[in-house]
Amino acid sequence: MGERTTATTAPYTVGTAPFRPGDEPVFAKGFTEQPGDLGMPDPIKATADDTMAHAKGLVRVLDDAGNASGEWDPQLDEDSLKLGLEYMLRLRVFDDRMIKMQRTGKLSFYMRSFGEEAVAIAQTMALETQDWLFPSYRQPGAQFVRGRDMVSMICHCIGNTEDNVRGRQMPVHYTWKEGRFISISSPVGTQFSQAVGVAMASAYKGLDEVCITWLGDGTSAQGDYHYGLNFASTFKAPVILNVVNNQWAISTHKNLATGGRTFAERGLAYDIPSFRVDGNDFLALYSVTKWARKRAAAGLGATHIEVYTYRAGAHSSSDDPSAYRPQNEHELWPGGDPIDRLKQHMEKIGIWDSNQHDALIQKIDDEVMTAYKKACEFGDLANGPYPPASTIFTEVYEEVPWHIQEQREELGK
Ligand SMILES: Cc1ncc(C[n+]2csc(CCOP(=O)(O)OP(=O)(O)O)c2C)c(N)n1
Ligand SMILES: [Mg+2]
Repeated sequence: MGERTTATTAPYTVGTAPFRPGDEPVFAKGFTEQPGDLGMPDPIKATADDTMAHAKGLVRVLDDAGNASGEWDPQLDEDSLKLGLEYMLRLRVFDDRMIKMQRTGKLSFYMRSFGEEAVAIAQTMALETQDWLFPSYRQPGAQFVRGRDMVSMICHCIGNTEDNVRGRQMPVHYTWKEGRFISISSPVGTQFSQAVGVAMASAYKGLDEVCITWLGDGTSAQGDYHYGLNFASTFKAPVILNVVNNQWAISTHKNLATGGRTFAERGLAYDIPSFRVDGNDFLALYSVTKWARKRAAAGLGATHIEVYTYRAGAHSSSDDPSAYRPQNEHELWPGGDPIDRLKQHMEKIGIWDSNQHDALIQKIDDEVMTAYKKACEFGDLANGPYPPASTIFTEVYEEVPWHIQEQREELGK
């Protein structure tokens, strides 16, 4: 999987998608990399050089049959495994209901995390509650881990009177101060610079507060990604920098976002320990993130992680992937499904079964529907009530600039 994706001799070619609509996707049956292939370097003593094999290879804990092994096995107890599975199911069921709401005109826009549920959930579970989250739109699941109320999330997506950002953001561009979940920016990638800056401040103040941030394979072409890496490296910022390589940036394949090396390997040039991790393997993600946090908290700076996964759903409710990739590509992708893989493992060690699984899905679905109804009591998309027009002007500037004040007066709000 660490293969180069472009030719290195003339005639030069640029990367492209391996399969297009009408093609039958042919992937290997599973990953060639196996759990146990890569050891765990000491998080305190390791240098970037000690992670070269990890940046090229793939850190895994779960094999294709659901067995956990190797030095990276975090040995999570039964309650943590069940909690992790429940958070992932909550996100999937929530997403499924919300996309149906969008399709029936009850939300204006939506983005699912389908196939990537393990990412923010395992990684946030591996952190401490005082740590700061700088997500992209594909990590809403972190809020479930931090305990955000679902009604509040739906009120935001509707943009009603209880929306905590008063309709100033697009749906799914959550912000949640209490959970240290920083506002999602529509211009992709800006969160990298923000996370590194806050991490530098936290180190300067001597606080035990680590920052984590995520951006996508496509977004790693933005300058913010490289500024972030450079500052994190230079100032030894306590930050965990993730590139979620889900193979696609809307319709652009990841082969067109890098010259050929893995995304993880780029971190080595900045002298930052770098790992490529199986992003559908809950245990591997948890473990690598714990490693990175330990290192950051010890004052040793950043870790760079490529989360290797697959965007199983559409980019957003405005996208139709059948226009640019085979419809069944996600089913054949060798990394499998993160929820199925953790479930399979839990069944294998005798702490879970299909009946419990189905009952939990039903329970969560009832919870989502109850939350949706409750949220609509504060206004629905068709009829409101909505936040007052005056909120265009409030809660953004501490001191309102004169030209904004003038506009407000003109509007009479
Ligand atoms: C600066 C900027 N350029 C372009 C866009 C439009 N846009 C939004 S998401 C996206 C693709 C991002 O893909 P990737 O980084 O791989 O993240 P993924 O959606 O796969 O999680 C683009 C081009 C934007 N929001 N901001
Ligand atoms: Mg992507």
